[in-house]
Amino acid sequence: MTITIYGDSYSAHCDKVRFIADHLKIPYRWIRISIEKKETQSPDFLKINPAGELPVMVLADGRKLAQSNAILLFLAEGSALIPDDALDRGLMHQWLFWEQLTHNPVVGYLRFQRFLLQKPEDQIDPTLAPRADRALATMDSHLQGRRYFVGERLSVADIALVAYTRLADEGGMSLSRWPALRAWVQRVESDLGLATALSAA
Ligand SMILES: N[C@@H](CCC(=O)N[C@@H](CS)C(=O)NCC(=O)O)C(=O)O
Repeated sequence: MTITIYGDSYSAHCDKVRFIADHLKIPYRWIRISIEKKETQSPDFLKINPAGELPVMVLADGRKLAQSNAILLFLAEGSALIPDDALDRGLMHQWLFWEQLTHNPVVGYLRFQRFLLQKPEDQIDPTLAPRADRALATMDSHLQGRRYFVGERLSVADIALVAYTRLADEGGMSLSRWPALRAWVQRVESDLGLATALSAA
């Protein structure tokens, strides 16, 4: 049963879905929908996801799933990317919610403003950079003495968090200030078979 993933490499939320499917060797068909060309708001796409957002996954029988982390959890079901221990599973969810509610709205959004929209600094909310620094520092502090976010092995939490974190440099947030975080990005990229997106320290 081949799944279809609607995505755009413009969005690291879409990258995450590709990363996990490739890692788990799950076959899929990738259909590119351009965010830049506003194809996400076209009547045809809104029939697939009325929220007008990528990524969306469609099963062979037509059932659909949106929200990147929900898709990751669905694809990872039954794999080693979901911890066996109940508390570790809780911690994985803790980091997935944190990624959506705290990390992405600052780390992902600052990159969007600076790198993709090329906005001049005086037109960017001045609270974004300190909040992004705080999110990255939180990750670095958690990773002191740890190799992965949960249970000392790669989980869905690492894949969700690495997607925008590895692109932080593009948003002017050099990870050289956070060595444990930087080392973790490279570890997860290597586990996933990705070339590093980090610039030289
Ligand atoms: N919480 C959602 C966020 C999805 C989202 O915001 N997608 C953006 C790209 S990162 C999008 O498709 N935007 C379409 C638009 O702005 O028209 C997820 O994790 O999947």
